[in-house]
Amino acid sequence: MQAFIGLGSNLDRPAQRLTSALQAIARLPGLTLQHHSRLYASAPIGPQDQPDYVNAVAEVHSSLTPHALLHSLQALELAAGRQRLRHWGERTLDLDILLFGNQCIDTTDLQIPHPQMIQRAFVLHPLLEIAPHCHLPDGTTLGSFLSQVTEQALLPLAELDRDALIERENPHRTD
Ligand code: PH2
Ligand code: MG
Ligand code: MG
Repeated sequence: MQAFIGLGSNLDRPAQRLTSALQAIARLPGLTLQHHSRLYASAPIGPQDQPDYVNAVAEVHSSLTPHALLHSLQALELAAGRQRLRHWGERTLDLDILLFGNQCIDTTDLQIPHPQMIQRAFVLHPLLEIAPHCHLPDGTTLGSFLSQVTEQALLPLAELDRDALIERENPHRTD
């Protein structure tokens, strides 16, 4: 089944963290990483006294069920030393299932489509970058929500900037 995963971090070397998370997703049993967007710097939604985020979206093929995928992603969040300090607040690594085929799921621990995805520029832009015709299970195209998020600051990290950021975050790397 085709699924989309939203990645976010605003603590502890976020750009590097997302790059590592993409590699970890690619290695998860039962998942194949098909595409991923560029990394985007985004202003925080929620409390404003927190650092900017780095966000991205990955498209995977999953032979896992949605709940098994959720548990695998939660294991990666924990392995990254996930900190979640407050609701809509800063976090080390956040991995959200955005869409899972055309399924609609509404359980206490998992809601798909992700309930806030259509309100967030940091989800819509990277998602549409890799899947321009993506739509909700009811057929509504995601591009139709873009006009409602134009106020939200979002900036793709250019390759050069990204390298500079990773370098700044990790000045002693040797590769
Ligand atoms: N995640 C949050 C709260 N606010 N803002 C941006 N820009 N990006 C995020 O990923 C984000 C957020 C909590 O999950
Ligand atoms: Mg989230
Ligand atoms: Mg989450």
